[in-house]
Amino acid sequence: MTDAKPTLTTLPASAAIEDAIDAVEAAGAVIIEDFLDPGTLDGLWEDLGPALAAQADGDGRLVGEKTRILPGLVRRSAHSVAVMRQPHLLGLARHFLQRPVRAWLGEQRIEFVPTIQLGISRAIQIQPGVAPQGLHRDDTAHLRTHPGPESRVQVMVAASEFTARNGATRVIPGSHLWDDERGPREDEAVPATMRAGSALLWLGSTYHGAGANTSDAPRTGLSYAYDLGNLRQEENQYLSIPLDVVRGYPEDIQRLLGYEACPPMCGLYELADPMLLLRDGPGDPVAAPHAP
Ligand SMILES: O=C(O)CCC(=O)C(=O)O
Ligand SMILES: [Fe+2]
Repeated sequence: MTDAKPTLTTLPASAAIEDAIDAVEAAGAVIIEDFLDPGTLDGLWEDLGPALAAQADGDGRLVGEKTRILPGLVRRSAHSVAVMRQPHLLGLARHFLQRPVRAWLGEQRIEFVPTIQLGISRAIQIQPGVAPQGLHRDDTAHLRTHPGPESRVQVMVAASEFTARNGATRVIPGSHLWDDERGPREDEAVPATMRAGSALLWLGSTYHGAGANTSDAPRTGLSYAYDLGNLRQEENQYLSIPLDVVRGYPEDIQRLLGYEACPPMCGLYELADPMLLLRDGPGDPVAAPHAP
């Protein structure tokens, strides 16, 4: 054992998933270079750029003032599929979240493996002059306590270059191992500097926050998160993405959007797998008359 401080590692896109897992086990985060190919990033900009330009600046509630947030990326861009399927992101999410949970049913010991689901999808654009965001854990959304099982694996794709000057997300390496008594300090955070197309991947328990933008151009990131399937989605995908848009996506994406029950019984539709709704059409129980 050494006392060496964990550091934020940068891996090439060709890196094995296991190497990304090792880096995240140690530091709570990892940077993957060239996470998206240039064509996909161009496509995302094409689909999201105009809406982002038209979006009002934030009011400081979610992130810093003058930080522009555009939610609903899966509705707005089918290129979200490439992000959602990116092997390091999915591999990390499955590794950290899909841990078997054991329960008793009478004398039987049963094991359940939770599903994962998309919890947020948003573009975050930090305008010049924005102050640093307070360091925080994103699993606070689910009021998680620490130590405890991980509930979120998140990605921030650099849609523009991320530098220490323009507000690159800052991370405290190793902070995923802290309990809830230890607070984050600014001097412990390191910026996730990366070129456009690369991405920061981190756990819901890792302290992080947007940096200050002291440059003269906006910094734009695209953030998607996978959460445990038994938790409520921070961004309600069922309302955010109309059913006909969901139906246009492949089945693996539909499941990752939450149209899959989490064992043993969260998210049922008519007491069955919600995929039935997508496959067999509405059969809308809400419209069914069961009230006098
Ligand atoms: O924009 C960033 O760099 C980080 C934003 C963030 O952490 C958040 O919105 O929770
Ligand atoms: Fe955050």
